[in-house]
Amino acid sequence: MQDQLNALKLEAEQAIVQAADVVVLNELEVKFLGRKGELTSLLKGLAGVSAEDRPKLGALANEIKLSLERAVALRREGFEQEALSKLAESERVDVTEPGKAPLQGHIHIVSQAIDEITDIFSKIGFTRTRNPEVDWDWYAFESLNMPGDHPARDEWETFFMDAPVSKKGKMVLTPHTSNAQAHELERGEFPVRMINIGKCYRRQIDVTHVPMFHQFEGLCVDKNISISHLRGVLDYFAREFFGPDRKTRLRPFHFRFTEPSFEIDISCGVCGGTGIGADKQKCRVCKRGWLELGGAGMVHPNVLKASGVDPNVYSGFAFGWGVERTYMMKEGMKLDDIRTLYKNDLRFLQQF
Ligand code: FA5
Repeated sequence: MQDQLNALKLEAEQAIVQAADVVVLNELEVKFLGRKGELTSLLKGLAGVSAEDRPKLGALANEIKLSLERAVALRREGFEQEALSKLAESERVDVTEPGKAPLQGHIHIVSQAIDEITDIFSKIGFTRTRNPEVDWDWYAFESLNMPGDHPARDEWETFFMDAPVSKKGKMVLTPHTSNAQAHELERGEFPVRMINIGKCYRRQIDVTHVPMFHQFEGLCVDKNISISHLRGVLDYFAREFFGPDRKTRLRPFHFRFTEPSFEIDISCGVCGGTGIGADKQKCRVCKRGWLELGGAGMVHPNVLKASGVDPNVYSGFAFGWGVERTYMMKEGMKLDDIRTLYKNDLRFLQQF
């Protein structure tokens, strides 16, 4: 029995030293020292040993048990140390390593365009205003000489709010920034020199239309304002924003709230004003060399009257241009689909 005990000790010690990991070590502990382990089953044989040898063998078995328990504890501690040093290595912080720059966003290009437009007009005394983007029918249409059911309203493809009707009519998502005109005029402070920039909504979507877009609305009302002031202001803006080489033209048009009225076109920046695209087909943005950017005209006397302003004393001009279209036509932009501005594709946006 003594030989069996010594052989067991040797075998167990070797196995403990060679254990590959803590899982194997746990298994060995159970195998040799567990309640049903090999040492216990050897000890059951003590009953058959002579009474004289029994204490000696009992003491030997006890000594082997303690020695193996120590060996297991030592090996376990070794594994723990190894795991700790691996962790220390993998989580080591090298303070000399260059840091990772956090992702940085920038102002959206439509907002950049709005800032630039605001700056250009502020240099000639126009103050940026912010008028409601959800407004009453009165401001969006009625005060602008467009009575209810007038067919001219159709062009604005308006979204109406599901809200109670007031004395000023239904509530609408403003289809243009011209609603600002009556808001400014009814304050009765002259001269008015406003540039109102805001969101507009229409039920439209294609290469040159989006359902939510921005316009900038200029309104200048004072004594003795003439059409030459309008031309001067529009030429000044076109030169500042597009540079000296691009051409603009006024085309006679009809708006209910200006008389006379014009549409303003710019020579197309995508096809260089030729009307022919890179694929030798008609330019997909302008189709004819010119792109419409907005409307303009002399404020209609009925608009002045609707806000309590005497048209015999005051006169003025107004214009309303699309911010996105204007930005598309910026020198060098060559953006051939307005919807790209709102796709939130970082590959596009990061270029600006
Ligand atoms: C108007 O909205 C008039 N209120 C402009 C005006 C103001 C005329 C003051 C006279 C005096 P129009 O519907 O043409 O006009 O729109 C003006 C410009 O807004 C267009 O030329 C275009 O640049 C832009 N625009 C209109 N609809 C959209 C749209 N769905 N998506 C993007 N831009 C648009």
